[in-house]
Amino acid sequence: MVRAVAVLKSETVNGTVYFSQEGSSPVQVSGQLSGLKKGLHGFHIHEFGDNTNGCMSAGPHFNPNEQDHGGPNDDARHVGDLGNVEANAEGLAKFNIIDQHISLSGPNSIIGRTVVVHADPDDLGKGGHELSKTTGNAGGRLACAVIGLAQPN
Ligand SMILES: [Cu+2]
Ligand SMILES: [Zn+2]
Repeated sequence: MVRAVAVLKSETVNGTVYFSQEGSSPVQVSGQLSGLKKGLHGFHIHEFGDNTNGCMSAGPHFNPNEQDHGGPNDDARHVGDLGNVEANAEGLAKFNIIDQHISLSGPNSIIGRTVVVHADPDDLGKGGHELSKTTGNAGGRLACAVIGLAQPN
């Protein structure tokens, strides 16, 4: 079992995202984020684990296979496209995602990359906006953190 973790902390949004993977099985992504506006918020793995210029230096969505942006259940998507998390009226988003594309080892490994939560919903590539096929038009980067290895157990 490989485990990884990211701790997000910004002026408004705080939370922790846990990743775990047994062998080459799908990755479980779980955790919670607080301080969000009620509703859907784009949730992605971005290419670089570089937060020197805040979340902007994390670069674009992790996309090793040069695909268009899509939704988590699309075959054609960026590896980093985890879709949305949904915040309740108290601004809390709890999530438990099983994802077939990201990995904690090999070419699709997200270790050392950045997880980002956005201000707006990700349209999953289907919004018809000029940004739909690159970012899902998910708006600003509210909070982010580099994904690091955690103790296996
Ligand atoms: Cu993003
Ligand atoms: Zn994407």
